[in-house]
Amino acid sequence: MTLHCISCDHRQPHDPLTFVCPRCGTPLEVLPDPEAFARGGSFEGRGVWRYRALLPAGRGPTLGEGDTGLHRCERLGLEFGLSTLYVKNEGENPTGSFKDRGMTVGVALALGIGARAVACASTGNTAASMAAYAARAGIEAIVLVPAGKVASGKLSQTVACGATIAHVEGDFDDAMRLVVELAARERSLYLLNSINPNRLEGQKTLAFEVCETLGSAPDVVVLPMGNAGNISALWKGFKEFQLLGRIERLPRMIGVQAEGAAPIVRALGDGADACRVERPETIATAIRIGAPVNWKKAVAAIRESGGEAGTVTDAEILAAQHDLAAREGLFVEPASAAPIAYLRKRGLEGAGTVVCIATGHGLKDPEVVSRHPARETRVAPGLEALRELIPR
Ligand code: AN7
Repeated sequence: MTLHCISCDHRQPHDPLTFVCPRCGTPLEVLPDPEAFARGGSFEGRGVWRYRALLPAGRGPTLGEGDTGLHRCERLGLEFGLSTLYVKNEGENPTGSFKDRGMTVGVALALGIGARAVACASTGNTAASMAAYAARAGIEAIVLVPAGKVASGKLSQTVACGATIAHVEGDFDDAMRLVVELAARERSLYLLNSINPNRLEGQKTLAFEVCETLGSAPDVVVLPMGNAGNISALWKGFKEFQLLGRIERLPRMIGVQAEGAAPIVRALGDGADACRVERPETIATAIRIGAPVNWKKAVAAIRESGGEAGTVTDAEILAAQHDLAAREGLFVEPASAAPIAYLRKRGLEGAGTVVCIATGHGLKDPEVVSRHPARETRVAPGLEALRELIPR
C-alpha cells in the first residue's frame, strides 16, 4: 500500500501513523496495491470486510457494520420529479451511523500498532462509534466533544460504552485542533478522526455496496458534508470500482451543508485556497463544523465528478426530516435529511438514478422532533375521544 497526496502528488510507503503529507500538509489517501485491482476484486462475505482485499487491514473488531438498506423512495421521488430516488440508510449500522464502516478498520490499525487507547474529536457520531469499537477491542477511548452541542442519543451511547469524555468549552473545530496536538505528543494514543486516511478506506465500502446493489453506479449521489471525509471516501470508492471494471461511468457527487456552517460551499464559490467559517451554527449538530480537515479532497471529488455543493436552511432540514419519516418511514437525524432538503430546493428533474446518503439514525437526536408538526392529543380514557381521531 502507498500513501498519496492529492495536492502535490507526493508518494510514500503506507504506515498507519502518517496522516498528512510531509511536504504540503494535505491529508493523504491510502492507495491499495495494484495487485488488489489486478485480482479483479473477488469479494466474499458481507458488510465492510467483504471488501478486505482493498482495505488496509484484513480483519478487525466487528459488530456487523455495513450491508445497509438501499431503499427506493417512490413517493418523494415523484414529488421531486425524479424517476428513481434511493436512500442508503446508514442508520442501520450497529451504532446508527456510517462511522462504523471506518471504525472497524481504524480500530484494527490501532490494535496493529499496539495502541493502548484511541482518540477523536467529535460532533457525536464518531465518538459513539469509536467508543463501541474500542470496547469491542478491549482498549480505552478518549473523546473530545463541543460542550453542550452533542445530540443526547450520541452522548448516551458514548457514556454507555465507557469512553472518557472531555466536554471542550469551544466548538468542534477547537476540539479537533486539540486532539490532533494531543495525539502528536502521546504516542500511545491512536487518532481516529477522518484526517486518518485508514478510516476513510472503511467508509469507501458504502460506494461499493451501492454499485453492487444497483448493478451500476447511480447518476447522482447526494450527501451531507461536515469534515468532508465521507464525500472523499465515497468518491474514492466509486473510482476504485471503475478501476476494477465493476462500473462504467462515475456518479456526480453533490455535497450539502447547512447555511450556517458552509465553508466548503463558500470555498468552491470563491475558488479560495482556505476553507473556514467562524462560529458555525446549525440545528444539524453533526455537521456544525467550520474548518473541515478534508476540504481539499471534497473539492476535488466535486470538481472531478462534475458535481456541485449547496446549502439548506435549518427550517428546510427539519421539513425534509419530517417528510422522509412521515412519507417513507425513514427516520434520520437532521444532518442526514439535508440531501433530501437540497433535492426539494434545487430540483434535479430528469437526473436519472439519485442516491441520497442518510448518514445517521433519527434516534440519535430525539429532542429535535419536538420541532416537527405533531399529531398528538391527550385524551380522557374513553372511546368517544379516541373515535374523534380516526380519519373518515
Ligand atoms: C450524521 O461525528 O464529524 O463530512 O464527529 O455525524 O465525513 O464529516 C460527524 C459527521 C454527516 C458529516 N452526517 O460527515 C463526528 C462528525 C452525520 C454525521 C456527517 C457527520 P463528514
